[in-house]
Amino acid sequence: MRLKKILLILWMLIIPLIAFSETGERLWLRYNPLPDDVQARYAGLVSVYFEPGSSTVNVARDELNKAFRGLIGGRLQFQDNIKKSSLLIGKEISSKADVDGLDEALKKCGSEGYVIKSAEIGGRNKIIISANTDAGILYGTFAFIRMMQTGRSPGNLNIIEKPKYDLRLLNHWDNLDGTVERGYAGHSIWWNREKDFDDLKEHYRIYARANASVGINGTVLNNVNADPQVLTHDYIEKFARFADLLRPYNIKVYMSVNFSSPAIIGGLEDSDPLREEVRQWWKQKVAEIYDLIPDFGGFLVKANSEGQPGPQDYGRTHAEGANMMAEALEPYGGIVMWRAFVYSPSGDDRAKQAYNEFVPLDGKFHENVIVQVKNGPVDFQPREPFSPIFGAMEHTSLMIEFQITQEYLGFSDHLAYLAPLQKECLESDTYVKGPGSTVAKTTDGSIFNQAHSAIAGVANIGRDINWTGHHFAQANWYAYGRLAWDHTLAADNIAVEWVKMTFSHAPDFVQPVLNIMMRSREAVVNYMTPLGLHHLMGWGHHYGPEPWTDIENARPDWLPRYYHNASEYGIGFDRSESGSNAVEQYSEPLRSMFNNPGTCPENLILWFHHLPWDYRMSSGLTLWDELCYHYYHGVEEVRLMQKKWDRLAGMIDQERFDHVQHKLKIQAREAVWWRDACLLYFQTFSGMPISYELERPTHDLQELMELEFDMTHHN
Ligand code: GCV
Repeated sequence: MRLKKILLILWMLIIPLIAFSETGERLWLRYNPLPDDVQARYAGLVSVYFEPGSSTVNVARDELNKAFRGLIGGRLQFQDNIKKSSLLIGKEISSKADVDGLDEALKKCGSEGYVIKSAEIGGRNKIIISANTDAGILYGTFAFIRMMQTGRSPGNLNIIEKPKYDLRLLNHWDNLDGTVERGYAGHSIWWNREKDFDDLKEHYRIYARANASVGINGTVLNNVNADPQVLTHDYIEKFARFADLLRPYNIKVYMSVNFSSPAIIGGLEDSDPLREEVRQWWKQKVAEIYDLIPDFGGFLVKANSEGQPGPQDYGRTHAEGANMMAEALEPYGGIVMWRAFVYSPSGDDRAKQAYNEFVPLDGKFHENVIVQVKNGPVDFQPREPFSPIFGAMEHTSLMIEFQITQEYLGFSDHLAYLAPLQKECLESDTYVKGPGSTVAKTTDGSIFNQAHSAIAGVANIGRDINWTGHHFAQANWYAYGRLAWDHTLAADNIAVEWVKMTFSHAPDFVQPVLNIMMRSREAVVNYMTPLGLHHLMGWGHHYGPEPWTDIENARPDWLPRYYHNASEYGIGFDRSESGSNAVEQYSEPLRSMFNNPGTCPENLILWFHHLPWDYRMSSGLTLWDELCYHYYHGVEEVRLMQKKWDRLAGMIDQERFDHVQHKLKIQAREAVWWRDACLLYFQTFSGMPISYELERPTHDLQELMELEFDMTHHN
């Protein structure tokens, strides 16, 4: 009896801990009670007229209900009468109530945008959320919830939103065996699961809600290094199940396909895109897909890239390959996203190759082909200039591909808020049509009349309970979605939204965390690859520093030495006119600016130039000293981030606080590892001392060169 009593007491003590345990699973849709003053602003809005509609409208309605219940503890009272309601939501509001300017506003928000408006109807103040489609209602509702979550006042609203890109996609690099290429948050949420689909539905719904909340409207469910099996009937059925589940959230599914599928799973002699039999095979396959998934989005293709098959295997061009698939998809409204990530080991400077291959094909792609271009000309480095393809293919739909998973920025162990990186690229001026021709504008349809505007982000999502491994990596999923919707949003504003939604509204929490986030990406650049250095990481894992790596018979363009070219003379990749002349691919005045070390931005100087160690930087320091200061600064920045975080103890739940604290310790240690490895190695060439006012390296080069990196901790 006594034992029972003790157990009962223990149970009562444990229950609240379970209830309040913060795993991060709920992402930024936690809906915990808002501060009292914010609650008070929304308390008068519980009476809602929600126009009935499709399953998408039901999703919006349920979400609003859930949000009100959690955020202000109030149950919504759904009314069928506009008069009694203070919040009016639906496509037909303007035909039911006289709302000044609503029709005009709706004309501006396209097929997925929305209007949120304050209005006086019948002498009473009301808020209207309206749109032209159910998708717009969904996004408008989520936007309203975000206003609540971030504490914005619901007075005097006149919001008209229209997404800048039509297609806003996640790319999952998930293999059918459940592993994830460059995934650092556990195995695939989609493939090879032990649990039944039905048992996972709730989990998938969190994914779907999170995406809908930021406007992501498409997802590629498998790796671009595509397994041909994905096109077998079994897998198409699996795709159909996911499509059914995601449809109400306005998310279409897309598939990465292997170019050799006709030969590999279709039993054809080859996969030559100009052979009728092959073309027919794709047409039948596409028909089979649309039979099960009537709103299937289309294909993503990595062809003739890093060993993947492609049209060039048959002497055909990328355009011929892409157009064959486009023809099969066209009758159903499907699209082909054809990646421009191509480079061959024997060719010219790797940074030039994609441009050289794709720009001559401008105008040769069918209308439903979008060429998908990575943000930089090499490969998702902590800093790269923008890819010169942007702006150079006026007659082709181009989409930008960002990497949300941190393949080259410390996996899910390092805190690196990526919105500043993405903004830097989107706002880069290509000058192709004069000043102001930013990468964003060359891809969103505002400069070129391209048939489709689209954007993709390589997902950082896995089976980890918090979805992304690092709690702060959730911010990168969130921010990518927000920028895909509106690339003019500021990185710091997005960060504040996310912090408030995910952690706390307390200003003495929000401000330091914002500060940590906003300096984090530059910190990574500094301790890994400052001043335009790139590709200094280990061969297989891409995690730690290995500027020295030399592997017998390896492709030179997979070795760091190809990029840093360190010698007794100096360091850097000469891409000026006297080198590979990659600068030529940029429009003036960029070409001349990049070409001259005196005018090249210093944060890219070693990307474009090979310079002597004693080259004078604008600071007056030698290049060597400047490099040292940048590496040391990167380390100091992480230490500062640590200090700022530690001060926040007690302000949020212990679980997430400890988790982030632990990750920051790893990051601080590894920043020193990067700094010491790179500087000690480059010092063997420069022969110059690390300025004595700086802390001494804590490692020996030999020790670091012998270090065996264990990937198992980092998956
Ligand atoms: C999916 C880099 C990565 C590869 C990736 C490739 C790509 O090279 O290391 O893992 O493959 O980019 O984007 O296709």
